[in-house]
Amino acid sequence: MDKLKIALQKSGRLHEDSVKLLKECGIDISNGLNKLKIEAENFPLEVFFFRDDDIPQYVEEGIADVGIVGENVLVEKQALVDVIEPLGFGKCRLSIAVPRAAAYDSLNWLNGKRIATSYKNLLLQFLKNNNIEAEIHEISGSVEIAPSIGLADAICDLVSTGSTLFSNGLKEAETVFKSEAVLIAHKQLSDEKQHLLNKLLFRIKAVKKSKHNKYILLNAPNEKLNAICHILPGIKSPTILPLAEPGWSSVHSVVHEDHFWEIIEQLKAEGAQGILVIPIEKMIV
Ligand code: PRT
Ligand code: ZN
Repeated sequence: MDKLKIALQKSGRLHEDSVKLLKECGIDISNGLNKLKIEAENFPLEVFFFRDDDIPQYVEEGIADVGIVGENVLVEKQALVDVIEPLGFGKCRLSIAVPRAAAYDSLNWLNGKRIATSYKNLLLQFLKNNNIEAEIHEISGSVEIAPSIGLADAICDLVSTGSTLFSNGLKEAETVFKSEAVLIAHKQLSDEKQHLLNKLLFRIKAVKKSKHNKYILLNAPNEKLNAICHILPGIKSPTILPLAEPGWSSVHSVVHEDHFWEIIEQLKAEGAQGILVIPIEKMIV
C-alpha cells in the first residue's frame, strides 16, 4: 500500500509543534527524530525532515505529498500547492520596523528608504500595493542589525513577542503579513493518497477542536437546571445526572474557550457549585 509522505521542519521553531501534532493524532515518530526519513508505525505515513525553505518546493514537485510550513515561507516562495488547513501554531507577523528614534508617521516615510529583509517577494508586493518606492536589500539572516550597521534605514522581518526588535533599538511600524503554520498538499494527489490525507485531516481537526473546548462539570439545584442548560448548550445538549443529595443534579457539558469566563460567571450567578473544568483530548462531532 502507498504511504503518505509528509515533510516537516528538521529543526527550528516549527519542528516540535509539528511532531507534537502528529503525536496527538496518534502517530508517534519520537524514536526517529534524528533521522532524515522515518516511517510511522501505526499509520501509513513516511516523515521527511527538511529545512523549512525547501518544503513548499518539495511539495509542489511531489517529493513529499504534504508538508507543514509557515505561511510566510509558503507565500514568499510562491509555490503552487494547496493550503489544506491552518494549524494554530507558529504564529507570527512579518513587520516593517524602523529605528526607535525615527520620526515615523506614515508609510510615506519609507519612500526612498532602504529596507533589509529575507522576505523580498512579500515586501515587494506590500510596497507595490501601497505605492511606496523603496530599495529592498535582500539578506539571509540577522536582519535586525542592518540599521545599526548602516546597511538599511528599516527592516522587514518576522516578529512574535517584539523583544528582538526592542533589544536592537527598533520599533514596529507596519504589519505586512500575518502567518501561522499550515498543512499544505501537492496539487495532484492520487486517490489513495487523497484518502490518507483525508484520514489525517480528520484527526487534525479533532485535535484542533479539542484544544478550543473544555469539558465542564458542575452541581446545581434542580430548580436552576433550566437556566443552567440554557447557558451550557453542549455538543447536542448537556448531560444531567441526579446527585445522591435530593434536589440536586450534576450537569456535564462542553464550552468553547472564547466564551469561557463569561459562561463561568453566568453559571455561578445561577447558583452552580463545585464547577470542574477538564481538558479534552480529542473531539469528534
Ligand atoms: O533551518 P530552517 O531554515 O528550517 O529554519 P529557519 O531558521 O529558517 O526558521 P525558524 O525555525 O526560525 O522559523 C520557522 C518558522 O517559524 C518561520 O518561518 C515562521 O513561520 C515561524 N515563526 C514564528 C518565527 C517566529 N515566530 C519568530 N519569532 N520565525 C522566526 N522568528 C524570529 C524572527 O525572525 C526574529 O529573529 O524570531 C525573532 C523575533 O522574535 P521575537 O519574539 O523577539 O519577536
Ligand atoms: Zn528557513
